[in-house]
Amino acid sequence: MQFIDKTSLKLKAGNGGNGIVAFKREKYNPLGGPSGGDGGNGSSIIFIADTNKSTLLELRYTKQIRAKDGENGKTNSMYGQSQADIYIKVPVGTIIKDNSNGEVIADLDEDGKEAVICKGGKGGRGNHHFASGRNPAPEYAKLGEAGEEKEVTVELKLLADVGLVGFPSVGKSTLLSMVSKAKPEIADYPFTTLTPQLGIVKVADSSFVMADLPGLIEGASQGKGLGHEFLKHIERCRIILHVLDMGSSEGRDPLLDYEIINKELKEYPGNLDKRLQLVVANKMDLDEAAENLKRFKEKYPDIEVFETTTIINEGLEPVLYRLKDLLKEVPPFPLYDSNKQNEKKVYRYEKPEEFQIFNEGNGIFRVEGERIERLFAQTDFHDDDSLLRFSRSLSKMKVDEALRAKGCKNGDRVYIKDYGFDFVDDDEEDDYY
Ligand SMILES: Nc1nc2c(ncn2[C@@H]2O[C@H](COP(=O)(O)OP(=O)(O)OP(=O)(O)O)[C@@H](O)[C@H]2O)c(=O)[nH]1
Ligand SMILES: [Mg+2]
Repeated sequence: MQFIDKTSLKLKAGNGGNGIVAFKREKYNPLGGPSGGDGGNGSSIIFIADTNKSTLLELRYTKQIRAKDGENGKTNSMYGQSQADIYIKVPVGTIIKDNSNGEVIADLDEDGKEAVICKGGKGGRGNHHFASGRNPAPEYAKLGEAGEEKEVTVELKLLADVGLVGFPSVGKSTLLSMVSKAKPEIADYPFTTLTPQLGIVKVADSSFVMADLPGLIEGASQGKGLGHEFLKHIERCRIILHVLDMGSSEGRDPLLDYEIINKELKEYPGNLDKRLQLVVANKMDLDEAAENLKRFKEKYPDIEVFETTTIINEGLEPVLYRLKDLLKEVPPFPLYDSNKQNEKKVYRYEKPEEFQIFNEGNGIFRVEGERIERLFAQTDFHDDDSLLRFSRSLSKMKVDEALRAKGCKNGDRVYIKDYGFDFVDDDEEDDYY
């Protein structure tokens, strides 16, 4: 049994075709002008969110995607053919991480949203571009750029308004089957549900998406019982519907269950315990249910509890109305908590800028690079706005990260050309993305 919602892929975009060196050969003009054509562009690899896709199953069997190279230029100044980009359709809610640093490089959370994951190389220019008065017959042309290459992890997180959470066999799937057209598997053994099932719940004039999730057990936040796999789906639910087996049909105490699940939600990194939660006391048809519920209410007098018997569809309507009303107020959750340090979002394709950092000792660092020096030349250091733009550009180019990596600390002195400034490490406030 595999739980398919995550897969790794090797991607390589097409290389640009080379520009070529060629000269016109005409009958009475053996030394005609340069006529080497440009290389075509290589194909890029683009991921696009598509509502018609619901799993990453197809990608699971594709370990590698290699896009086509652009053709080399031709004689008579003819272009080599550029290649069409490759589009990979994935379900809405897919995120893509760069395996080399764990960065989220795309969050495809809307239908039609796309991201260039590996950029195809540009074709090189043929020698006819390089002719000049001084050199009317240039003997050189440019090579095509290499296509980008990446190893990525493609991950699908469920997008749902309401997520059913609770121990195995408490009746989560039964609940979903009663309130939607979804037909989840229902059985009296634990872990019947292994992959999340979605159902659309219609209430009065509105509707919302409810996710039936696999059951959790004690230790889930440490990975027990596929806990991590299961818990991460809850991250994308706006409201948690916490289902309890009030009838103790498996011999467990629902009050203890309630505490354990909340503890697991709290220990899993994602602030799941802060999510709005409603409690459903299920299996109220069983003998012990009334007594358990009484104890529950005594212990948690402020918690709103809905009594249900899902197998006969009893007590569910008030739950649905309450959810409908709450959903009007609860905002959708951002996929990644911006406070999470190691998951910076980079949505745009950005070519890393070239620069070098020299640690000159005694807390002195020097940054050198063409683009940086150009920016430097354009900056008026007496003008605050201009200075701010300069520092933002440096931050965008990740100069600060690179400095940090070289050991630069708060208060160290950094030089660009002959301009020196103090390094102020404000990583925590970095909000340029
Ligand atoms: N007596 C009684 N049994 C119920 C009720 N709701 C569900 N059940 C039974 O409880 C068992 C488990 O139900 P499921 O809906 O599969 O439970 P689940 O929470 O989805 O379980 P997992 O998928 O394993 O996490 C089934 O045998 C259901 O028929 C109820 O209100 N009363
Ligand atoms: Mg189930």
